[in-house]
Amino acid sequence: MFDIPTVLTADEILDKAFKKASKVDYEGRTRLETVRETNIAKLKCSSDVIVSTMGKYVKAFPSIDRQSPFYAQLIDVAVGRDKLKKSLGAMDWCRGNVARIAKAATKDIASARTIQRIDEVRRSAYGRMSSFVKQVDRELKFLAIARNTMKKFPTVNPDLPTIVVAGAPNVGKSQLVLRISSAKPRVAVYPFTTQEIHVGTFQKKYFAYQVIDTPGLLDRELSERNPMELRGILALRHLADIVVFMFDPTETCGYLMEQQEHLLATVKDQFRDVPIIEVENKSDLLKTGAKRIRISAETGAGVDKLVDVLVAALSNQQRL
Ligand SMILES: Nc1nc2c(ncn2[C@@H]2O[C@H](COP(=O)(O)OP(=O)(O)O)[C@@H](O)[C@H]2O)c(=O)[nH]1
Ligand SMILES: [Mg+2]
Repeated sequence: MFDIPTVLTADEILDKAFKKASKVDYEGRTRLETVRETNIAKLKCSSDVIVSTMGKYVKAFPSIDRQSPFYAQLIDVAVGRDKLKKSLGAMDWCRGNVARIAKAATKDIASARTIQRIDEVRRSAYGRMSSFVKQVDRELKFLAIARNTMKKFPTVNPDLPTIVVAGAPNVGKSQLVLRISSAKPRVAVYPFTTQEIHVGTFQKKYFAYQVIDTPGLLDRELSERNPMELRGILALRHLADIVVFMFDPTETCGYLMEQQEHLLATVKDQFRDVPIIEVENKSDLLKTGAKRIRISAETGAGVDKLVDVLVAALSNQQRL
């Protein structure tokens, strides 16, 4: 989801900076001038690499304050809001110091009278620049991990009216999402589950809607989750404008209705602000007398009506 460049370690950044600087050379009229200008250019080159590399990281990481609540919560749970801010702050701190050192050393070199003195100033500046970069190695390593985590975040559109499908495994959630999506649902990874979620979209009367199948997230009791997993799952609350809770009254899914009812109760408890529509699937096999919308995701029976109900409920919400 987030397109952030690879984050190098302190040693790799220094390597890159000094290697590039080592290739710099300058032909002066005298030996002193040659050494002076070459070293000034080396300092500029190496500090530019460090300053711009770290600047690139600061720019590339999304500002958590400007994210939708869904992504803000995912970043906070999976990466850590404060740690991310602090690590990016450390980049700015380091860049500032490196630029300052290079600038001061350039001034010293410009007024130095001997080759030896010039070498001394440049070497000491390199040493101090290295030391600042090494001091943020931990933060760089943290950012590298954060980048890999955030890159894998599912791409969803937080601005689209969104239907989240919940229910026990094998009740027919994927089948439903597949059936109501206009194109093949996109497969995405969601942190905190090993299963893939499916993100579909469809249009109704010129408006687009998003429908998300959430295996591994809303298909077992939330009380079994550790607190971090739970917070990660609950990020979905910010995304879901409506939840379809799907039952399989045939129980061929492997879960008794009683267990499915209990799962619904825990989802209701955690998604208090989100309307939940209860649906019974597999009506081609069994129709119960319950007052729920009945569909067959397999044959398509009742699915159009369900979509109408969902769209009507969502457009009522938009008007509020
Ligand atoms: N007879 C029947 N089978 C269904 C229906 N919907 C899904 N299934 C079957 O139930 C199984 C689980 O469906 P799936 O969509 O993968 O369930 P999920 O785990 O909730 O995503 C599959 O074998 C489907 O073919 C239905 O309406 N009728
Ligand atoms: Mg599924």
